[in-house]
Amino acid sequence: MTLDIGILGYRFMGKAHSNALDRLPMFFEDAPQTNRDVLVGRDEAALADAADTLGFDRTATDWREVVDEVDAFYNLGPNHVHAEPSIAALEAGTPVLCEKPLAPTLAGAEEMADAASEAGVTAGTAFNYRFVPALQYARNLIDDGELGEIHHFRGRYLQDWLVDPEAPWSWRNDAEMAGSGALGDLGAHTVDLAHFLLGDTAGDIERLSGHLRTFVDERPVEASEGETRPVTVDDAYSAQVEFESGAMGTLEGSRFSNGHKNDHTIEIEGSEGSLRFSLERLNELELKRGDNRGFETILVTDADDPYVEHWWPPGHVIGWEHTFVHENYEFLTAVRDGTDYEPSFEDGLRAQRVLDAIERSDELGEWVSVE
Ligand code: SOE
Repeated sequence: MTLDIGILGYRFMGKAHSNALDRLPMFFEDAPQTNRDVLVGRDEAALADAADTLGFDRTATDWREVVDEVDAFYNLGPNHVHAEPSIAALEAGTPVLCEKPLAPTLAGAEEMADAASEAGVTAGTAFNYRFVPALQYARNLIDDGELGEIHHFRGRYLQDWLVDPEAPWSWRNDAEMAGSGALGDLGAHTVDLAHFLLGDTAGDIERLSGHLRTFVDERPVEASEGETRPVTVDDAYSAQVEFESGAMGTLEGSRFSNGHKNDHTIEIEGSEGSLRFSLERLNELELKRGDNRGFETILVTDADDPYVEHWWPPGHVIGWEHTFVHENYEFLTAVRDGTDYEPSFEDGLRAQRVLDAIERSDELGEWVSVE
């Protein structure tokens, strides 16, 4: 059985997922066979070029024509086009993988999660960092009680591509289209990892105090001399959070962290041990265990580490793109076998509730509960 895939969006994420689909048959023998059937976008010329490069059979400029023709629909468009096409696909009985954050607003994410549960077909939120082998290793350690009772979680996702005030305006700077800025784009990943790593031990994030800031409130429009547009989302956010168990956490995300390119770090401390992870060194995990006086660095590249047997011998490191291969493997396997897939739309909604609470807290200037 070959699954016909339709993908909306052909830029950064379109390429990341197409590359993953291309790698799958070579490295994951038991993955479902796929066919890159149709690429969807609005600009016909750019779309035709992308379809050629990314290996699609055909193109379509209207998602309505394809959502019921494919076996899986990937929604990799900007945040404001997540809800309508994804819901239409689910209503047509087509499984959906949707980029994060699930929607610009909490209400939108709720609608999407409702549509997924009513349709009863596979619906995944594309939190690709769950598929880093070292983070799956970390979760197993935590679930096995190796860190003991969790006291602290610290998650920071830092980038610097907007620190230049002349960096051009894009949909990512617009509240209508993106919902939020660093909060939704980067914070969604950090919140999801907090839930993924600690959900079964410390529980979800339950209450918090959030802070948002926009440093540059107008940006030039590319290729339009002298024209500017307002920035209506945050450039950076931070939050102090409490998990259901009482564990404490701090979260931070910024597009203004000069010198930091894609710097996502997670630190967790428990009664029996601690761990540190950095996305820029994603094959490694730093661990403090037992009576050790400090941290040891382990390489998570052994054959029995998550997903590693599919790649190279121990020490032959993998990278960012591999997270998408693992994600596609799990998603497509669930589609083929009709089994559960996580992170689901419900997980996307779980993260969105926290993002919404951070915005509410910032507006009110006080601690709030996550709804
Ligand atoms: C933003 O710069 C971005 O591309 C995010 O949108 C992705 O989710 C993240 O993985 C990398 O950074």
